[in-house]
Amino acid sequence: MYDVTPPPAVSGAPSVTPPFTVPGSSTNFTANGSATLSWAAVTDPEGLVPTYRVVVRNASGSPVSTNEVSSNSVSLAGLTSGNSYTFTVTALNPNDSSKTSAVSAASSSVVSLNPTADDDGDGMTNAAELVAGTHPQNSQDKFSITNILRPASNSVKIEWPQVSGRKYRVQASTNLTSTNWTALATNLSTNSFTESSVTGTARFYRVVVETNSP
Ligand SMILES: [Ca+2]
Ligand SMILES: [Ca+2]
Repeated sequence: MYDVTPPPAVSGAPSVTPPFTVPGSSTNFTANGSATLSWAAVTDPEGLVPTYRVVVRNASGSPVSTNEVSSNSVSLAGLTSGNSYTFTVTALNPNDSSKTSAVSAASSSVVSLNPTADDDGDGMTNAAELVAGTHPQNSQDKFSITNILRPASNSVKIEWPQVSGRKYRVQASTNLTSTNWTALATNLSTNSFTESSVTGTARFYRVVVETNSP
């Protein structure tokens, strides 16, 4: 005897785990066309283990593709650059997929970015902005050295805008044509670095976001 009643609805909206979020923004971003969703598993009163239909919706809420999965999470790929998406989940009776729950609330939106484009024209590619944790669609938000100070005659202090969760590497070189940058400090969770015992030689500095940090 099969249970052929509709399962209860998924509670709440599915949560999105794209590769990147920007602090202070509710929008999620992806630069590789993929996003991972998860949601609260449905508990059916008759003990049925539901399957789930995940619908990918465009910015106006219209369905653009559908996935059916047996667990309460899924990784989606193929999100087209330049488009914004939300996702909903419906629980299905695996014995009769016409017996469905109500549709869940929609997830927060995911903007799929072209990784090599610079949407806001601030000189950083979309992919680089996501690594740095800066907003890829706000030209005022970018990663750069904001101050070079001389706290003492033999020291140099470099400042940059720190983003939560990111770690930084400070490098120096005696010329800009060299590819040989020397690391002065790595894995910094700060917004500045001071080099002491600086000698009289001209020196260039740069700050790099550690690629394993977001
Ligand atoms: Ca940019
Ligand atoms: Ca930006």
